[in-house]
Amino acid sequence: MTEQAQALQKALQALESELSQTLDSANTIAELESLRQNFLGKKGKLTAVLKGLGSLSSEERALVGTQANKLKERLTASLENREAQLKEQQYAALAETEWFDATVPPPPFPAGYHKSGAGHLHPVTIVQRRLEEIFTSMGFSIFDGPQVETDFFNFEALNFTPDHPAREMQDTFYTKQGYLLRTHTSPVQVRAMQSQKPPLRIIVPGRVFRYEELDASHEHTFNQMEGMVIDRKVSVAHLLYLMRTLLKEIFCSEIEVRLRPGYFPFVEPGFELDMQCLICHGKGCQFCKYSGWVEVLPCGLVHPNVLRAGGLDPDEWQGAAFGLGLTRLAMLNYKIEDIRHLQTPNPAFLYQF
Ligand code: FA5
Repeated sequence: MTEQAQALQKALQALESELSQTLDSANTIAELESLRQNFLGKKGKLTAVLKGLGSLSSEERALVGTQANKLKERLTASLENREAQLKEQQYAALAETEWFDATVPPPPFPAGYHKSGAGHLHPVTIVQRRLEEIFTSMGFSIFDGPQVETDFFNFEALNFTPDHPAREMQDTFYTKQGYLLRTHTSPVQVRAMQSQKPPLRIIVPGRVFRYEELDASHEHTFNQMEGMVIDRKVSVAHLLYLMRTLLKEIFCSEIEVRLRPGYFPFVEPGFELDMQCLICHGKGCQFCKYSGWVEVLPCGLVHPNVLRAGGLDPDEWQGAAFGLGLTRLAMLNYKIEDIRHLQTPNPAFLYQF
């Protein structure tokens, strides 16, 4: 063996003993990592030694190269062992300092907390769950859709052409990649038609977003619940029956409602169903903008273009849909006069429900 090859072998042995001497002095994962870089990194000691391989004959290169690879495996294993040791020590230390006794009873809740002494559902969720019960008892299924939507599902498939003026009524927040935060739960109408075979009976509770001027009844983030029925024969009478049932079940009494024409590109005909303001009983307050009525249930028969976008033949299928303002309904139910209370983390407000 040439002197050069012998020198390389010695250098490899020296590396191994150097690492075994310094390994125990690495007391943290960071120190260990720097040791790994120092020995095995691209600019480390092993790479420096291996540069000498080039000047050896091919037989010697194969021999010393194999030895170097084996050494690398041993060094890696030693570093891994030390890492496992350090982690074990870390966990043992945590177990000493961060333990708690799960059997100790909790301290009493401060005054003003919820009467149950525990967390509870948000008022909008309580109303949502109640509506889900009512609709599932009538054979509806609960559907979900993404809050970050495409222009296609939020607008185009719902018959809003790119320059449709009705887009102005629902301005929203856009991402740099061209997605938007959905402005209503109606996009799920088309998603449901595309993914399920008719007939369909669905509700879609969910969060929606608008670029909105805020006041007592307008938030930028609020909840809606879409309802949709697709069948061979669907009429406005079905729609009215559904909406009356919904309001009667929620409020446990007949509610004063009025129906007036309303325009939405995705229904024909379209209606606005208003209910008498339960906060002022029709007398007028800041919530109903002193009109005595609150817009909660826009609705209509599904437009043929929307059926087509969902892959259905409008000569065969008909649909009815509504878009309930869930947040506003919860407000009427609990007589909450300002929508902005609902998103506050203020316990004094939230623990009332
Ligand atoms: C819609 O969003 C339609 N997608 C509803 C629809 C569905 C019509 C199916 C026909 C068929 P509109 O923009 O009116 O419609 O909103 C529906 C309800 O959401 C309103 O009646 C209101 O109760 C509630 N709402 C609208 N904007 C806000 C807001 N900024 N804050 C709180 N609630 C709101």
